[in-house]
Amino acid sequence: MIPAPCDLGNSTESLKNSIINHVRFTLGAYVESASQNDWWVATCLAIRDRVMDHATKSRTIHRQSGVRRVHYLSLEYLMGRLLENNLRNSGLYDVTKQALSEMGKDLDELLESEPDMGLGNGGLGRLAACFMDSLSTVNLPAIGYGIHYEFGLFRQEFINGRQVEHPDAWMRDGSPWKIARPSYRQSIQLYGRVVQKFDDYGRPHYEWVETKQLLGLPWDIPIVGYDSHTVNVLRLWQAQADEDFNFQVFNEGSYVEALRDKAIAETVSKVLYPNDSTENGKELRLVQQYFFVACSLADIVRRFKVGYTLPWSEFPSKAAIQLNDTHPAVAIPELMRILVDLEGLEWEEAWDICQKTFSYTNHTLLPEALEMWSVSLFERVLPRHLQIIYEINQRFLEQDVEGKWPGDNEKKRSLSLIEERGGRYVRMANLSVLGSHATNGVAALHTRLLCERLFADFYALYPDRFLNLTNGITFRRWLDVCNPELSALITEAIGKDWKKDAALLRNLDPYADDPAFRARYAQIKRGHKAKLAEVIQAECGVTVSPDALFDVQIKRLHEYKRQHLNLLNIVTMYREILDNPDADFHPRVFIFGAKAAPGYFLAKNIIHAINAVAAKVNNDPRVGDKLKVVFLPNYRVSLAEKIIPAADLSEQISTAGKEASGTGNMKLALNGSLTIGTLDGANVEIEEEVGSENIFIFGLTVEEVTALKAKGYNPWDYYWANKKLRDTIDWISSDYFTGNAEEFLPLRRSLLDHGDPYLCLADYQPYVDAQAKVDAAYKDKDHWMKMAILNTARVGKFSSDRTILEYAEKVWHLPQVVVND
Ligand code: TH1
Repeated sequence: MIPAPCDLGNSTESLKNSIINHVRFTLGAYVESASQNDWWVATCLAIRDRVMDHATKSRTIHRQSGVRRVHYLSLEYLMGRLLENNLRNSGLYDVTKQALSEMGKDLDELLESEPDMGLGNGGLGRLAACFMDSLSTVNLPAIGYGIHYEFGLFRQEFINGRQVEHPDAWMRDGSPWKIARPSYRQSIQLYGRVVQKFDDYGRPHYEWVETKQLLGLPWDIPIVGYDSHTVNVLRLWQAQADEDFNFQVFNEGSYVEALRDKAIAETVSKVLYPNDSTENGKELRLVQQYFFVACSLADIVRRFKVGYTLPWSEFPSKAAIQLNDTHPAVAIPELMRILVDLEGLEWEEAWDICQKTFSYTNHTLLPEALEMWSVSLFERVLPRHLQIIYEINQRFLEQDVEGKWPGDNEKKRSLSLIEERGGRYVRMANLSVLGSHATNGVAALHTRLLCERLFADFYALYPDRFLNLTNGITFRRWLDVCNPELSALITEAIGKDWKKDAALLRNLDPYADDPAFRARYAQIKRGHKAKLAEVIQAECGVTVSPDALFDVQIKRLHEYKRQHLNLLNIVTMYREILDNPDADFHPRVFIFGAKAAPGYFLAKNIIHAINAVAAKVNNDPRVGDKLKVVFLPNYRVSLAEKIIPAADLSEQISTAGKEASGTGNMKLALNGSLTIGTLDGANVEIEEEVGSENIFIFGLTVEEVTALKAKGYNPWDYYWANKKLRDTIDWISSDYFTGNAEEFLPLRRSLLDHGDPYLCLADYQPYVDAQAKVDAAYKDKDHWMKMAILNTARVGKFSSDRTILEYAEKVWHLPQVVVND
């Protein structure tokens, strides 16, 4: 007889029992001598036990009710740490802290020992993680699909100011959150060739033969929403060699040879590619994309087939599939292959199903980030998929494009799925738009530019397929978890419902004028600054005062994000302090966090330049406390959680038109950091929300950038016209900072000889002026706090719950399904 499932209980006593049982029975350790890692694993498992029932229940309810589910396909999930988030979201934080403390263990220490799950590069991967949190919180049936990378984004170290990369073995000591699901393993094909065959009526069909096999083992991570019993899963695929892999060789005694092939198969999910917003066209990357897409689609199709026997025409009513950028776009020809080659559907019906199923989010306009695969590579790895893409293309050009613009070959060239100039390439962005019923941008400005520029011709053909869905962030991690003091103050003032309905934060507005509230808000900020000062001391060996203005730029290192514009201003300030020691200038700490792609030479030169300037400034007795510059190494989610609550000023200074949205801008504003920024990405909407009097906007607009470039931009004009700018650049490219005048020549050349592609020089003076306004504003502490509070109060729009509900309503047409306890 199977006994009824027992309730684990949420009392301190039952938590203690669970944790101790895991220490003893799961880890085989003595309570007296268990290591810190043992305690952390045992605590995670005790929480996981309490969550898994809800995961099973959610899955069952979603299946039984037969509702549509969304499948989020993303090559990146930047999850960060999971324990504290899961504790706060499930309401078990206090009781767990108590249970541990009664056993002589400090929860905070355990939380600090958790390695980040860094399976992403930056904003795109973190967005996927925030979306998973929101999907569970607002009770939407969802599954996230991705890759179980053995190594996440590299760990960054600075040696003599230069970036050095190390592998990130995030699960070396085990990862208690993931559960293997061997019964859902999938087998997929790659390489090989296509043969045409004919049925009894002489109709052709295609078989993909002589392929290599690869297995995908799924690992599930439960996603705990805030105050909700919906627990969705994130399913990550690990590549394995086929069981019978090279058995022949094995029998002949070539044991080592056989295992070499196994090792090659396993490289597919070894490591995350460390490029953010740039493509490098490597074969392994295409294999990674197809591997996880094929496993995920097979899993979705499996689920469609069990339980009910519906006609294929019902597939879209059960499954929505969201493509997170073009990285999973090969899902479109893969679903066509399944439907036409394997299931025997007619092309038209299969195509209709595809378009109804898929939707696509574009995250960038940068040409170097637009994925294009060389036709020859694509043909070798995925020969049948290339044929399908050709067929899609031919029908599209002959029917839709010819129908709208008869005889217009220029339009056909621009819309084609194949780029023909300078070699032949498959254009994954065009494929994504064509294979989907909806394409969205990630901020209002970005979507406008998508329709006007990148996809102008597609927009003319199918205007109804385009829409804007402005990004968001989860306020649980980015306020409740990272800033529990502010979270508590807000809750005390306006109640706790803001955690589920962020629009309610507006109720804080009147508190901006309440001196007592302001004082407490200021005190919380001061507390976080003092804590960050300790981190800076430990990591950089630099002493900073929590009374200085903390000026923060944290994001991937990229020319378009213009960390070097920030540097120009810092060096200008440094000169000014030396020239004018008595100037009334509020002390400032410039704080950077950024990883550069390992092959991005100029980005690495910029990191080195910032570190070199930091070393001089921080040790110059003439500067004293007025100016400090610190570059915190190894920027990652858990470090962001320490920096963001401590920031006073948020640097969002990309060249207008280049940053699709940005999401760090939202996290910083939420935590009461004022933005200094250009009218780019979501900054535009942040200004609309917080009011132009509570933000420092400067610089060229998108239209001005376009006009300047059209007229012919010459950075030398700005160099010669502005002595301060000239002195600044010349100083950086002197031997002053490193003893070697050649060191930052690449940076100087990019700004001058190579035409300053991101217009740093054009925006230099407006930026310096805006920084002077910041300095003046900060002197009125009380008013500054008022502005900070108004930022917190007015950014409710940027909750990812709002974003996700918009996707559910406008793109996925999903119902909310409440899971009861
Ligand atoms: C980022 C965008 O640069 C950023 O503006 C946006 O807020 C974020 O996505 C979320 O929408 C992108 N990250 C990547 C990463 C790769 C390729 C393209 C982009 S765009 C690998």
